[in-house]
Amino acid sequence: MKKCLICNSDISPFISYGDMPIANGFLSPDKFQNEYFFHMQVAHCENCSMVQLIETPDREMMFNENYAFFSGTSLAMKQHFKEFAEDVNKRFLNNQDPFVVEIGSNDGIMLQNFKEWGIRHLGIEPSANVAKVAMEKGINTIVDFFDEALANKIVAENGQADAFIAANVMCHLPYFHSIVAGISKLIKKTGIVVFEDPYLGDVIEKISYDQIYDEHTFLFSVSSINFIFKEHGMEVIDVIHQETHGGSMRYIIGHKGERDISKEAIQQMSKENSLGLNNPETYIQFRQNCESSKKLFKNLLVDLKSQGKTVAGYGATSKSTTILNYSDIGPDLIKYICDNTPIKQGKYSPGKHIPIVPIETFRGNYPEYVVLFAYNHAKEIMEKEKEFTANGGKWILYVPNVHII
Ligand code: DWN
Ligand code: SAH
Repeated sequence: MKKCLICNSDISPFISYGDMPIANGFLSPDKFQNEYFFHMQVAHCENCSMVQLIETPDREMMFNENYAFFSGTSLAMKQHFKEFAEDVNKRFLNNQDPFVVEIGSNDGIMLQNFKEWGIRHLGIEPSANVAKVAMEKGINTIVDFFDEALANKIVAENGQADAFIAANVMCHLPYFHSIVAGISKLIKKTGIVVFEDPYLGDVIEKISYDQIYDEHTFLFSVSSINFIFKEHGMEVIDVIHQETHGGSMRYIIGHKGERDISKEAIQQMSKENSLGLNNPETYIQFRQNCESSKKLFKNLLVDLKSQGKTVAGYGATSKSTTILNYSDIGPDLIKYICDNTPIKQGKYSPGKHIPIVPIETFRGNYPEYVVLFAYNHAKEIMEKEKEFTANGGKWILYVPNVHII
């Protein structure tokens, strides 16, 4: 029997997505033969309500000097993180010489704001290639994995932090107790924790199962986050829903009893109960929804192929690795995927080996249809690609359901 990573209760999977490669493991043909796969199954813990992967690859296999995701590839996300940073600065950094620590700081998309404002900051980023971009911008960065041991070291060298911030990384960390124990020591008694990740409620409602892949060990809810932080003497004091990454939740957390708990935080937890997020039947229904969504998507592509239409993909996202491998879709159905990230271009998609090409390839010879794998950037991308639409090109989307626009 598998054990919950949070509360050690027995858990069993409600779905298997089959064998999955490393979601960001874009590869060249000489690596096809020895490509790594793991069995991707997901469970919901009935005791603490955490939704989690049963098995995850070693962290060094996912996060290393060849990491393929650079946060700065989206202008809209740059603006989003500027607003995030401004909010933290305005509300929580009012003392003299404040100190802010961010984990998963990537290419410095968030911390560059604190740097510009002259605020003492430190980024923790184990993927050396993306960290290098941040360091070249003058952002203080340690190339390492954050955990309790590193938290102790940071405190010994820099003192405690006023704010611990993170975006789209907390849900990546199976050693979560070490993370939360580290945070509780790292931040001052009056310190604050602010982080955001894709929200379980959105994934269930929109059937956006492509948010599940190797890096995403957890799908958080307010209830499950409150459960684990309470075990380490902290509590959720506020939550703010975000539109990013197809629906995310920002959690604001402090040491127990230090700050008032907002009515939004309490209301969201009872809303989760009424939405059935703590009910096993919800996950049985979710599995059925995933299976029908997969069938609809694949049938559409097979149908377009039989009509002789060309279909490409837009945005070689981590999410696309899940949908392509789960639905068994390869280059016979999707000719190529275009993407603006240089490290992905010229390589092939994990598992299904669809060629990844620069955006110019798409613009030079439009296909009739394009699957928007980066649907979370729809506004930014469709604005850039107005000409494709004006030329009669069609976009295929699959969240919240399979449709063509
Ligand atoms: O949680 C994570 C998030 C923050 O980023 C990581 N585990 C990995 C990654 O997930 P993803 O790959 O699903 O993220 P995105 O932001 O949906 O990826 C968008 C992709 O599309 C990137 O490869 C860049 C590309 N892109 C593009 O080609 N043209 C993006 C934009 C906005 C564009 O205009
Ligand atoms: N915060 C950025 C990047 C998210 S991608 C954004 O929202 O766009 C997740 C990042 O977390 C990767 O850059 C990865 O290398 C990093 N990461 C993974 N494990 C980590 C750990 N233990 N400590 C700090 N960063 C970690």
